[in-house]
Amino acid sequence: MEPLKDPLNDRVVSQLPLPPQRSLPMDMLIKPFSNLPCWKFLKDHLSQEGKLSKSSVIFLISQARFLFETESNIIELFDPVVIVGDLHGQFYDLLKILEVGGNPENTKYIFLGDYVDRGHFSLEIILLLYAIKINFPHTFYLLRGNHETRQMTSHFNFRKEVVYKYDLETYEIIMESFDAMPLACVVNGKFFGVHGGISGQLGVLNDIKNINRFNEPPHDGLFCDLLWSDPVDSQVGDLSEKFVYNETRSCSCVYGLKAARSFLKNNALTSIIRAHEVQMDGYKMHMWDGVHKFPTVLTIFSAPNYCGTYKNKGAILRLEDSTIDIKQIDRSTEPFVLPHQLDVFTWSVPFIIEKTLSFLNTILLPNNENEDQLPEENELIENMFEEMHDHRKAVLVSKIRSASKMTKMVEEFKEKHLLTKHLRNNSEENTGPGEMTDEEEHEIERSLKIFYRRKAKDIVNEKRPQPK
Ligand SMILES: [Mn+2]
Repeated sequence: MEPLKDPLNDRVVSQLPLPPQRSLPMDMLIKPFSNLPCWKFLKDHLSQEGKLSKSSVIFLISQARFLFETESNIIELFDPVVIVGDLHGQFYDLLKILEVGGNPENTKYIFLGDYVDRGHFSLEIILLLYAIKINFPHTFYLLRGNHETRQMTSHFNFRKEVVYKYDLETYEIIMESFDAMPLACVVNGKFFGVHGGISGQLGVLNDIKNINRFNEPPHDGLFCDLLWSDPVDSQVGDLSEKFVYNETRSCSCVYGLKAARSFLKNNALTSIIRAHEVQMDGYKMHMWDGVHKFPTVLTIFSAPNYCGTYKNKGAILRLEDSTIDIKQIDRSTEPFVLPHQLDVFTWSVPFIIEKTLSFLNTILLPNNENEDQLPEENELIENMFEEMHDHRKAVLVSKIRSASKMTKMVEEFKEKHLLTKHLRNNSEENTGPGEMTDEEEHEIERSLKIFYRRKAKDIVNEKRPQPK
């Protein structure tokens, strides 16, 4: 599609590509003589910040939902396959993942959920992944994560994003598509893939097949645990009991070696591959059964520099002949977005008010500092006051008071919204690998510190919000 026209060539940042001129209509989205979306064209369109017509959006969502509905609760597949963890609205990193992982035309993919929330481009992720799913329904799979729910998307920012970009109806239709997503997968009959992990209520894989998944996930039980549970954070997977309550999440459980071992044994499986927790390197091998054995649990997290502040790598995992190959990804640059989807005019209003008020103050308030320099002016004002009627004098004084009150109010408003602070957080970028200098080593140490500090600060966001 033609880019927006710029006849005066007066853009402030001229090196940025111009976004497409119009929303993508259905007849441009669908390949001729088929009912399939042209996903490559869509990918380019979305990466240039293009929009879609609402009918195109509804088409993609309903087609994908229809495909999810035909799938079983557990997807069974064979390697080679690329496994992808949390993406959290980082669309420009998804583009990199598809580049590094391989063309979906001839590469099998399975995504472990958490496509949305936190980042600014969750809707773009959903639309592109759905378009690819529609083209390759039997080699491209999407599992449900704990964020693919009404509760989480309302608590975080995906609902706001969809309402801002489209409307509430579109949001509702997306939620219905989330309800239809499958819950788990088994690769080669050996590797169990899921977003969170196992459960005290999971004996055999058939227990998962018996779940009625077409719902908002409940607050406890097997369905909840598959999306929410975590492995214990320990070198050897020791835990007082098989499963303990998950304090960090305010729901579900933590599992250790005992629980994982008996689940794997009962189902003749080798390993649990899951996502759900940010990792400094983008992945973590939980070697509970010893360093020479296959990891009991493997965490894969694919959103690099998570939330723009964690400084972590993203990673994807390739399973081939039952061996693991991990590829790491650095953060890609993405278009700048103001906090809370503010447009630039709304964002700048407080600054304009502030400036206007400071002019007003300068005009209205007698300035003490300038008293010596401009005696004739002050004298003039004093004379004016004297000459004024009492009533008019009172009016002027009250105007001066209101102006200074408003100045104070605007200052408080700005403090409260911390708009400038938010902006500073958005400009972090990772650099590529190379030879390590002392400086770089210090940088890594610093990054690690930042990662753990950031993780500790963000821990409240890992909790499940309590039902109202
Ligand atoms: Mn998660």
